[in-house]
Amino acid sequence: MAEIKSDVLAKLRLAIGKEASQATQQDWYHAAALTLRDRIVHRWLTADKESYDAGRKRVYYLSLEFLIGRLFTDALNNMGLMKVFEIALGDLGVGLMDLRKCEPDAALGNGGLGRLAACFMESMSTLQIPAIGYGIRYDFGLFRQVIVDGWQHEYPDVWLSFGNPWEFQRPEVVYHVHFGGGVEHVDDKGRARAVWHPGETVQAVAYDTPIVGWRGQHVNALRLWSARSPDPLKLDVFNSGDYLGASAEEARAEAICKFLYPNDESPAGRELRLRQEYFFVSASLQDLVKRHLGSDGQLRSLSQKAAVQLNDTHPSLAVAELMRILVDLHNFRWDEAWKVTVATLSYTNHTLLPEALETWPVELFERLLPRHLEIIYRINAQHLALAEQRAPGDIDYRASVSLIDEKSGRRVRMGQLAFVGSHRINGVSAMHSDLMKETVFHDLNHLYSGRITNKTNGITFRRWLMLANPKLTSLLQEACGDAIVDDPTLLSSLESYIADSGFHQKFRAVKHHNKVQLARLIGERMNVRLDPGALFDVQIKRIHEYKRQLLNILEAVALYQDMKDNPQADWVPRVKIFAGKAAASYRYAKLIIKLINDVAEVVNNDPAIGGKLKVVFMADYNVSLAEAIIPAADLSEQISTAGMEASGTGNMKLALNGALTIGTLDGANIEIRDNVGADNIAIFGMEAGDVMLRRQQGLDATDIIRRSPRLARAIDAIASGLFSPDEPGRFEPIAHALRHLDHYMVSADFDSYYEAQRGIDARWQTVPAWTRASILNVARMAWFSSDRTIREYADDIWNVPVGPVAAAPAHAQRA
Ligand code: 26V
Repeated sequence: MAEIKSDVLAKLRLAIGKEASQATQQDWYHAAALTLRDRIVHRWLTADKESYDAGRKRVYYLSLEFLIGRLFTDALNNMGLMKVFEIALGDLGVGLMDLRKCEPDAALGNGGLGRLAACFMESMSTLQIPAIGYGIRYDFGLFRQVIVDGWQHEYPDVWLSFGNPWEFQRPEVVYHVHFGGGVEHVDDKGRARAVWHPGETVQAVAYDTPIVGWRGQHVNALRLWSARSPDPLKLDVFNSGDYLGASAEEARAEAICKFLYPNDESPAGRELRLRQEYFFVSASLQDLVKRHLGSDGQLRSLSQKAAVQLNDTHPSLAVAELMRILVDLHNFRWDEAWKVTVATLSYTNHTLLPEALETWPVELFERLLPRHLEIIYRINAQHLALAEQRAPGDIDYRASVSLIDEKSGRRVRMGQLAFVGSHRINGVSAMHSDLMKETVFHDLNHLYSGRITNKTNGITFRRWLMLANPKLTSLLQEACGDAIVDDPTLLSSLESYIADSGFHQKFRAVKHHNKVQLARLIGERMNVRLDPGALFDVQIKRIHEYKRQLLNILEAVALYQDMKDNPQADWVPRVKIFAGKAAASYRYAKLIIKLINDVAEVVNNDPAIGGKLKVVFMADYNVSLAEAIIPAADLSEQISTAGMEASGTGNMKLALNGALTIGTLDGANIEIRDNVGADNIAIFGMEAGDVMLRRQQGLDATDIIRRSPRLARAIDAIASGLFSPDEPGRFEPIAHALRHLDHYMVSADFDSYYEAQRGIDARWQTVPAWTRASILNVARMAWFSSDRTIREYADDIWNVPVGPVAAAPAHAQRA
């Protein structure tokens, strides 16, 4: 403790250059973070040396997104240093929790896919799997959302302006990444050889961030690439007076790592995005190939020492790039190279939405990556020959599995490319993996059967339970024993308290405490007063039509109208909390945000309903805000149109923290139901098969609305301008879609949803029944730990051994 105090003070003087008396909170945070980092680095170097000495196989997780959030308390907790730092800092007159807020979120991701990558990194460290996460060090992460007059506005996220104490720049780890130019085919001693003469070169510089596993036993690196030009300033141009032109190349190179693309917007085939993809794939493969050559001296054994996981199709170019490295640069014969490539790579699919599947125009490919296009053509030729063997003469079959989509103006299909180049392809929930086999990858699965496997997502309990909900964690430790933090399956012993009213009371007290905290935060930020005794109903996720925030707000409108009809009835007080960002160009999603805020304005200020219903839209949703909202939730909204949410992971976080789920049979909701029991979750609505059928029949909802006066009235209210008196026609497009173009089944599912919500109200009114269900959710969520998910990847895809979630060595708890 004394050592930590003196180290923090030394950092303040020597690394920050300030006396304690001059230091700002930001300075203290940096000094504390650097003090902690020193302790991490020792573990990191030891872990690294051990894994190299043992020649262990390494996992390389390639992802364009890592939605890390804050690292300070995460690293403190995993290092077992939370308490000592808290005391040491307290002695210095600074509050640990105040410092925590000085850290900006690292928002290098859009949503679930990026957050999954972050949870996986933590679990791989925890399970002592040597791993490196590879991605891009974006100068600006996901935009900052500001709500002005109910509308979303976007501002750049300047997360690096105060520096980043966690990262180590590695100026010596630099790779050249090439673009453009042409390919020459030469005869090299009787063998045809391709030589790529690129037109442009960009440098990739490494930045490493340590990711500490639970109990600090193992540390892995997240290696993010930053782009720069090998020729940053043309002096002759500068001297001639053209100052901008002199650094034009630098600007072009740096554009690659400037910002993160939205993932929930149709990929418009923008060149910069393809440049990002190749940039990070090339740098990462060069890096891992160099490491392998350093230890093994040749590349034939690559798949024995390296498992490369492609997080969605964004790194699919790895298939062509690894082939290029092996064949063009290391003289492999094509077939040998192909074996090594397929044995090394595997691919995770995260969505089946046809508009979300990445494709690139052949013409763009040819201009940017001419050699890769040739390689893809050759892969396709051998692949189509196999298809021809399997189904002779079947042109439709060949067209359906081809890597080139000939129909839509010749485009390269990145999902198909990743599939044929991988030995395992996984979906992210049982239902999603089944649908993969039945829909987009049906024909490929037929050709390469046995490759598709399921790995249901998980979440790290260290962040989403221990850190986010310390009060619940203490109670669970008291009830089930301290070991739950090492082995969440022990949570099942909570079931023995299921009839214990004393425990019920404590459990409710924890939830109440968390709700008071959240109500305070909302009061401070939004000036809305909330009753912590009300049911906190939470929907937090990207704003998207398929996630159906519209269904939720439509139910709020109907409920409001019912309350006004009958204000004396025994209404359950409810707070509907929304948070989430819409892609900047997704106008309809932004209109839904405006609708939520406009409904909030009317409902929250109508004395006629006596404060029984409140609607709150919290701005700028991110990992840290999720950590504040989730522990306070009573109800978790997981209401996507069935068949459209691949898994969901917010659903797991909320249930783990004792929220009951109201949801459709979609994604991991199904497995949550299987685990918590059908009595402890509220399922409603159409199933995936019903949705497919109904879409074939037509999307007009006139008949449905005619049969549901409540739905008709709610839509009428929105259409009439009740919530937008300043612009009565504002929500006409929404009303129209609800009536005539109900692609997402909002109208079709409305009655079922409304009824399920009233079932929730009834259950809430019987306090012991509600508490029981809530406890059972916590007790039965252990399976959704990302440690379990990573074990499955390790066994079935990567073929790497996992360490235990190590019990603490005595020294790990001390400073
Ligand atoms: C992309 C697009 C692009 C076109 C317009 C519609 C649309 C909708 C969604 C997406 C997201 C693609 C990838 C993604 O983020 N998937 C998410 O991955 C999570 C982790 O596996 C999973 O829990 C979510 O269900 C899934 O949506």
